[in-house]
Amino acid sequence: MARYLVTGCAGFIGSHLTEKLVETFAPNGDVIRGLDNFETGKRENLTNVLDRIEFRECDLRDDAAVADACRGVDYIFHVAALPSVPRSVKDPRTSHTANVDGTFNLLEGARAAGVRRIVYSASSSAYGNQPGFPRVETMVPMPIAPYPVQKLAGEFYMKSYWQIYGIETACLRYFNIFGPRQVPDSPYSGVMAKFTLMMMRGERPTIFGDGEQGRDFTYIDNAVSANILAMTVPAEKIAGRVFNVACGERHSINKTFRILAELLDFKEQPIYGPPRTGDIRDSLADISAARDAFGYSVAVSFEEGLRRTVEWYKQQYAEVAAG
Ligand code: UD2
Repeated sequence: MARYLVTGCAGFIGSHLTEKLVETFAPNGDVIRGLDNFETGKRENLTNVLDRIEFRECDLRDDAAVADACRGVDYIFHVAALPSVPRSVKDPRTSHTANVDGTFNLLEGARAAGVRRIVYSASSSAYGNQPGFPRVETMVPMPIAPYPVQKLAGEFYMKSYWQIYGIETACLRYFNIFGPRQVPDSPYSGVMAKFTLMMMRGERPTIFGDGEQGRDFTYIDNAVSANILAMTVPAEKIAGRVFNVACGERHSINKTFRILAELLDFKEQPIYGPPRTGDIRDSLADISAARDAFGYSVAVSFEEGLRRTVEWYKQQYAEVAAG
């Protein structure tokens, strides 16, 4: 019997991963433990699994509680973070304590507990405005805003704990993950969720800059499968390494707006505003390292992901959709 711990299990990505783990590993008698402080996660995201996991309400900044949550654990998916580039620009300290101190507390808890492997949710923002596309993991990171610096610090810590303490750590650099459960109504929401809800409400979204900036938008199921694959392959394939998790396609914000508008039958034009401080211009991944190391492939395309996402928001926010 193995015990898995998911940090941030009530969040957008963490809850999807937790559901998949329960479905895949619980039938073998493995135990799934999850922790969340509900700062950005939601209790309702756990509805399908709460009675099948060991849940702890716990903040990563609380080192004693984190150490306790690591006891008896073999494998950790470290998904918890306070995301958003603009949030980190506005309030870098709060993001720092969650993302850097929190990651450090987890590593120390894992070390004390003898945890075998950690798969860490890293961010494509680490590349910054580094010239050259697509992004390959061997490029020198050039983070700009505090958030990418914090996530990158976590990567270096992961690598250190592999080299020094032998914990098998792997870092997955997510490229703009989107899908059901992404929070749509916070000032720090990802663009896809935010635009979807606004258009459902008949509101015109604001595009920051000229809208020709691009992102390698990646549907949630792809991130979940990358996590499970990275956790299950032999250590020599992944330990101490960093992998892009993306689709390998670049889509502009203008194009994304147009597809969403069509799916939602939204007839109005977007508003154009000034570029956002701390933003990078473009993002596009080379995904061959993840493919070669653990057999990653794109299971759900950008277009199919958009359709599934819009369907989910329509169901979930039916009263908004009904006007
Ligand atoms: C970054 C990371 C992403 C993840 C995320 C966590 C990059 C390339 N990606 O996402 O992997 O770590 O941070 O939060 O760094 N936009 C608008 N109008 C809006 C909102 C956004 O035009 O109302 C634009 C925004 O200027 C940007 C794009 O949409 O060009 C994507 O923004 P986002 O906040 O969804 O994600 P991003 O790229 O900061």
